[in-house]
Amino acid sequence: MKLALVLSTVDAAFDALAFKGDLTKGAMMAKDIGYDAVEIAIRDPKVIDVAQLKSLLDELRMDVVAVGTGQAYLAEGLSITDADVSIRSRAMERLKNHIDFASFFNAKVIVGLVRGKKGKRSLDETLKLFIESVGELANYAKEKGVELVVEPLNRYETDFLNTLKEVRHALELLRRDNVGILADTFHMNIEEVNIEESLKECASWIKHFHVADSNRWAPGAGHLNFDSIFKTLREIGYSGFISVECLPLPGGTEEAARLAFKTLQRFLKKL
Ligand code: LER
Ligand code: MN
Repeated sequence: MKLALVLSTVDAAFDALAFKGDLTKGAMMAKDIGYDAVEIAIRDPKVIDVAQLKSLLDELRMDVVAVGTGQAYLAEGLSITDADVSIRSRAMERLKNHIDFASFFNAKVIVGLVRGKKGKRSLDETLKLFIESVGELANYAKEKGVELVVEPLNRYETDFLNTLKEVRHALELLRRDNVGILADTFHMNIEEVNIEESLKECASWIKHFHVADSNRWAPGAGHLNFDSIFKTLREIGYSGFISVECLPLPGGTEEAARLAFKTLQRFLKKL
């Protein structure tokens, strides 16, 4: 398992990010600390100079493991399950741009907040739209060799697909081999009855992993048991990246990113 740091573009609306600002500076800082890769949260891939970013990251020998898409929802209200077909199709277009962007870097694309909210609609109706939209995106991504990961999010951020099991069930109905689960310790700490058991129950579906501590501060600054979580990841044969997605706390961006790295290295070394 290798470590990545989540970075985001300047116009991020979502502040649970270790680094928000200039991507170049963020990637250099991540490299300096010892991270193997970065994950980038992007509202609109069109605002990024892909060639320039690729050459910088190649120079630093840093991979991009995943592309976050939630800012398109937070900043612009784009949702792939919106009842309004014009919003839905704008969201789909945007995500296809994210998939194109990800294909340059061999990165996964995250389907998190961009799934929107159920609101007053029934769960069946909302899930039907979700499966239809993710199915179309999965077909598009397949042609580009890109994988999608659906992230269970806690109840304060969305009102459907909050647990690993709920996402697994939706993916079993979807039946696409390039769509898996992104498990995030912050959300799991709120929603799962038992984090380790849920990871075991969804073992073969887990394709990406986010870490923050219980308070969404850097790992090491809260009370999550990373020892046991990492042992479980090893036990279920997870060999992907661990991306640090935490608030710039304690002490600001760099201090949080350094503490996260130190804490996670300590547990990884014990495996
Ligand atoms: C994004 O990965 C995430 O975890 C969400 O909480 C975004 O709001
Ligand atoms: Mn996350």
